[in-house]
Amino acid sequence: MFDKVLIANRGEIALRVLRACRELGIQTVAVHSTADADAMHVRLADESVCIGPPPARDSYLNIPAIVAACEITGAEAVHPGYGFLSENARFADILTEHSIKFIGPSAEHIRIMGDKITAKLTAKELGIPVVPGSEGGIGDFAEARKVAADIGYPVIIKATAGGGGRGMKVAHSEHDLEIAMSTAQSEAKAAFGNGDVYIEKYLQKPRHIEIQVLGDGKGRAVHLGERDCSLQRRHQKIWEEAHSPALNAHQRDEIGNRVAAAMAKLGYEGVGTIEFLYENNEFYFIEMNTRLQVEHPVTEAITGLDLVQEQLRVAAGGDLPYTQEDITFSGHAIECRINAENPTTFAPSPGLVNAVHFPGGLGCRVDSALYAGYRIPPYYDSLIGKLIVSGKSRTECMMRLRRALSEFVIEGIETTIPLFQQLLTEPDIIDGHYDIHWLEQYLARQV
Ligand code: MV4
Repeated sequence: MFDKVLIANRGEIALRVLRACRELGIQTVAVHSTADADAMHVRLADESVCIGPPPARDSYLNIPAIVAACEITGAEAVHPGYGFLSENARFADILTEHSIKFIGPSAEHIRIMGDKITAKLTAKELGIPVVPGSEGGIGDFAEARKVAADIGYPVIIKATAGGGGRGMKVAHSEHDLEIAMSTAQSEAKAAFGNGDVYIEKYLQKPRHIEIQVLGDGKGRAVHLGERDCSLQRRHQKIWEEAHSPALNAHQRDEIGNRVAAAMAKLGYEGVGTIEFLYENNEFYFIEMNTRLQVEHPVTEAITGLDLVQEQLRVAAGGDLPYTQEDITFSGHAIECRINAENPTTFAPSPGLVNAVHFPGGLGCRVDSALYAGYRIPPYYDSLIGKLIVSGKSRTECMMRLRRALSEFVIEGIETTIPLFQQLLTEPDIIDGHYDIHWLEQYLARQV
């Protein structure tokens, strides 16, 4: 195992990684911008290094500064958390060149999955079901017209370099197709410097269901079940749960085993998430995330595994100490993302936090780097905490969630907690009847 790990991140995820390291007896190095000198991840780490001014591009994305911080402190490995450099293949390559272990998959696997066309081709080759559409990119409009006529309208044009919903255009008929394609191409070129696009059948009311996997990089992999992340606003998830209210154990085993076999064949190392759209009892691969995700705690709650400790173990060259049969699921878990935002306008609400009290008790976990007297800087993501509740059943979980939300005290800023309290009164949420458009439609009805 490593003796010292550098955590190239901030906020709740830096604390999350720090906790896993400390339990394994690994020394921790925090890095921070000048805006984060008073941040909790800096206080709790064994050592810390300032890596630059507030803008992330000059600090948390500053590769030379992070490599220098490793060299100064003697850190043998870097945990990137999520966001920032976590899916940057060049960063993984540079660390390797400096004999520093990137805690995550190979740069090659990050690259393959970072390009949506190669990701989809790879998934299909590995036996993962994909959305019907073009085999790879589309060259010209004539080809787009032919593919669209084949699969039938509506279709969606997507940018291969896209992500987070950027660079997508829906065409409902051949009449819309030419404009959809040229807009998608020019937007993709402008936003990502890569105008390549592909075409897919547009699924109208799917759920977003993702499978968590863990591989040892040596041909063994297991799946850890699914998470339902359909409740999103502007491609930002706000509520995630495991299991999905839409799946039974047989469906879970079938897609999970397929994905685990694919990742074993790929020789995937570390944790990863295969994202699917799920409609009419069918799964359709859309993309793969090659990092630890924000919502990983709901999987931890139903499996009892510490995903960050598993990452550290396989990164250090360890084997998976279990097979698929050893993975068992128990109960239900829900995560609510607490953002420093106005709960109706979603305007960011940084500033001084005067008072903090978190809920606790059985089946209640709060991952947060907040403390009373902390000033939330305006430069970064507005996520300030995650509430994860678990229970024997979904019903018990929902009752616990209502109770836990009522205990929160966060004074001085606005948070999205009232939104969750409101959602918990909605019959569709109580019954688990929602798709990827439910939340936006609900919010549109509120004004
Ligand atoms: C789709 C789709 C419908 N059909 N692909 C949005 C972001 C990117 N991850 C993929 N996205 C979608 N791809 C096909 N073929 C609808 C979406 C989509 C979406 C997906 C997941 C969660 C929320 C969403 C909100 C709007 C659109």
